[in-house]
Amino acid sequence: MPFSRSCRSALAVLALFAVSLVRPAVAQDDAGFQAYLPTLSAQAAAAGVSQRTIEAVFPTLTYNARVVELDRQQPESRPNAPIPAFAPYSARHVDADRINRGRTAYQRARARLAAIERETGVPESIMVAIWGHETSYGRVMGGFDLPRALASLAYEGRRRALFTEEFVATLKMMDRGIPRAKLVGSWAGAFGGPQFLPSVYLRLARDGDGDGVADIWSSDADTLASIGNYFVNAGWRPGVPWGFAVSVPAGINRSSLANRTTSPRCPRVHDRQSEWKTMAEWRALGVVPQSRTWPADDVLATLLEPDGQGATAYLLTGNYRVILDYNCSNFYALSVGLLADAVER
Ligand SMILES: [Ca+2]
Repeated sequence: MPFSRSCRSALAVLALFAVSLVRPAVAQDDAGFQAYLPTLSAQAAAAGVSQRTIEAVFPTLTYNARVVELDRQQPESRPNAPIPAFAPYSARHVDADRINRGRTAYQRARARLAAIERETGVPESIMVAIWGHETSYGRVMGGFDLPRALASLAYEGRRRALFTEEFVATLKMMDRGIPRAKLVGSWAGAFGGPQFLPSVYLRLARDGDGDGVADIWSSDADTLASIGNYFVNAGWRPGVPWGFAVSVPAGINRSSLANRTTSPRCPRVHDRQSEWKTMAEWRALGVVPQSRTWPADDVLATLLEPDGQGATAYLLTGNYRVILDYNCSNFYALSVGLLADAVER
C-alpha cells in the first residue's frame, strides 16, 4: 500500500489536522461517529469536494468498528514487538503457487509489460511481483466500503490526519466520476490491483489500455501501468538490480558497518540495514554473491542480514528503497524482489 508524498497534500493534512484538534472525537461508537461527521464534512468541503458528492455520501456513513479493531492490531501499534525471522515469511509469500501464477501473468501480459518497461525503465518482473504481493494478481482486492472505513479510521483518531486526507481523496475520486460502488478495498483504504490509497490514485494512476480511464479495479493493463508510474515517480533507476543474496564472511566487523543516520521515514526499517558502500568495497570485504555476477563497481548498496549472522544476507541498492517507498517493510521489499527474480527465471 503506497503512501502519498506530495508537499501540497502534507500542508492540507496539517490544515485538516488543526481543524480536527478543535473538535475531538467523543465516545468510540456510532453516536460519537455521527457527532464527528459534521467536522469531517466541513473538512471535505474546505478541501474542494463538491456539495453533490458530500450530500450523496454522508447520509450513508455508519461507524465500522471492525476496521478500527484491525488498525489496532497493526505492528506499528506495538513498536517494541520482536522482529520475526524472514525465512518463514519468505516461504509463505514467495511460494510455488505465487511464482507459477506470476509466470502465467507475466507471459499473458508480456507485450503490455514490455511496452511499459520501454517507457519507464521499470522491469516487467518487478511490476508483476508488486501485483502478486498486493492482490495475488488481482484475486484479493478487499471488500470494505472505502468512505465508511476511512471515515471510521479518521474518527478513531490514531492516524487522523492520514485517514482524513484519504477520505477526502475518496470523495474527490467520486467528483472525477468514479462510481461509489467501485470504492471498495482493504480495511485501511487501499484498493484495486496495485492497492493504491485514494490520494495515490489521484496522483499516479494511469490508463494503460487506452480507453481513457485508469481502471485499476478491472484492467490488468491499467494496474501494471499505474505500478510502473508509481516506481518512476519514486525514483527507480533503470539497469540496476533491486539487490541480491550474498554470503558474508564470518569475521566481518559488523559494528564498523552500522548505519549511523536515522531515516525520517520508518526508521526501524532502515535501521536494520548497514551503511552504504560501493560494490567494489563490499567485494573487498569478502562478501560474495550467491547466484549472480557483481553489478558495476560504483553501484551503492546496504547490507541486510534478516535472519542474523551465518544465514543468507542481501545487498540492497537504491531501487530497494523504491520498493520500500511502496510499502515500508523489509520483509515486503525483499519478498517482492525475490518473487520478481523467480518469475523472470
Ligand atoms: Ca484504462
